[in-house]
Amino acid sequence: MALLGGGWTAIQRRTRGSVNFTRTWADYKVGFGIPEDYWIGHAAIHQLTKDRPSLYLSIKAKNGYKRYELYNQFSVSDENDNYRLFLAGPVSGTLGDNMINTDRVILGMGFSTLDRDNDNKPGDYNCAVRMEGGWWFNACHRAFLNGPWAPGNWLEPWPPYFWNGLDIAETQIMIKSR
Ligand SMILES: [Ca+2]
Repeated sequence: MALLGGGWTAIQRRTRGSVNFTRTWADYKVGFGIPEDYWIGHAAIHQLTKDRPSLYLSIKAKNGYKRYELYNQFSVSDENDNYRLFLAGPVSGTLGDNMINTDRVILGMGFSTLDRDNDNKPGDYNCAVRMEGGWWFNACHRAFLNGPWAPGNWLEPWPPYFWNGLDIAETQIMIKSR
């Protein structure tokens, strides 16, 4: 990766939309996909983030314009703690901070999947079921990169720039030790 000095590891990548991201806890734990479309898995992410690396998320539109957001520190706790999300600034980028400084903060949230509801929506409402993908949901989100690829109904990947998945060509989530 020639980006920002290189040395980045992609923990999520979507470039073809050929892989289903609407999956179970077990799948998100061990990872799934192909080199063009994958989730590396929380078991790996937990190990890779023990030193709180930097986090880079990007969305490339179909017109070729790529937006990104960069968080200085990122980690994911272990399975017993539901792969809880830790983030810290400084934060910079062109997508906007939709994960910490927002009304649906996902900093500190556990991960939710079709079969695990760790969000802040009460009762039986599982954001992962409603949004059709695993993520650190609050009630529910302002940033969500694991939704169903078009023509699926990917709800609000990253407002105000991406209200649905129709305009998305690629996504990436990468980490690099600080
Ligand atoms: Ca819930």
